[in-house]
Amino acid sequence: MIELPTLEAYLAAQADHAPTAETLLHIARACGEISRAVQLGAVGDHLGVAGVTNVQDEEQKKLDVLADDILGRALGACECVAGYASEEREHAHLTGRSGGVLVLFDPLDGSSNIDVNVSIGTIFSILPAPENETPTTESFLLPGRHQLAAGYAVYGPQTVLVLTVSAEVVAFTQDAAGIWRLTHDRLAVPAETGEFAINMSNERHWAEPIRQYIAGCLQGRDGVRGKDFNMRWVGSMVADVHRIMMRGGIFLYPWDARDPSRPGKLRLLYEAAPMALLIERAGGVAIDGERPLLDVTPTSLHQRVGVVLGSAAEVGHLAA
Ligand code: P6P
Repeated sequence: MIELPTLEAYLAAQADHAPTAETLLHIARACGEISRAVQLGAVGDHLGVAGVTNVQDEEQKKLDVLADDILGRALGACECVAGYASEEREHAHLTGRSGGVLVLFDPLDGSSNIDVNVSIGTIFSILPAPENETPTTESFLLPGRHQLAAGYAVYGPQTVLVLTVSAEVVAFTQDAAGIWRLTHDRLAVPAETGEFAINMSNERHWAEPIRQYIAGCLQGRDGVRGKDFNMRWVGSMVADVHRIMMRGGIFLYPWDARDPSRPGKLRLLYEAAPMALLIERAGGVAIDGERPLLDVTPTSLHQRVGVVLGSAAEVGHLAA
């Protein structure tokens, strides 16, 4: 078996990103620990609810709490981290350090899939911390284009870490010894696709442009698109986005009328912005329905946003 490069070797070569590289190593180790707990499931008494709700007013699963704790401890111990913010926690945690980086994360995305053994994951985003001053909550509210790095771990048939810290998007697969091995050295999202991902049960609540776009996909080769489409919806953004990273596709979680005051379900800082950086650097497109997600300036830590991302030509059909 060939000796694949390790994450440590790959990051060591990113010399101009030293604080980011060091932080990514701490995140990767935490994701390895989370993966082991996810794989144990019921055997480790990790399934079921924790009996508490999070800042999103969602009932937390035991693994949500455990993953959040693992990442919080890992980042608190990293000298390069001036602060971090979790989707699960109302307020940012400041370490008292200045300089270095800020980290945002969704510790366990797709929690509704935990107890039914469907792929879930961890999403993370790394921003520059303000130089020579202690960060505040406002320090986290930077457009996604400011990210120094972003990535996710997907806990599925394989445990895979996908990240970008420079121009390319790379993937590491955890081996039997828990070492992250470079298995994909330049992920690229195909421009064309015949596969869409959306929760169809919300169809009656969508805005008209989304309804027309999906109707065109459903009409298939006899309709306006002149080709047949396939549909997938995992219920874990990490799993749906990973499929798109690997074979193309379009993922949509648009605004809907169930709560008109809410721009979307997904969180800008913890889900949309990191995924948008990965998708764009892999040649895809990521918008909030109108403009690039990476250009959206956050106004609050837990801001929600519409998300349409994936194969460039396909997203173009919707944006047209
Ligand atoms: P729905 C998981 O809760 C999540 O935030 C994303 O990972 C996923 O794509 C979406 O929500 C699923 O939402 O409404 O289909 O359950």
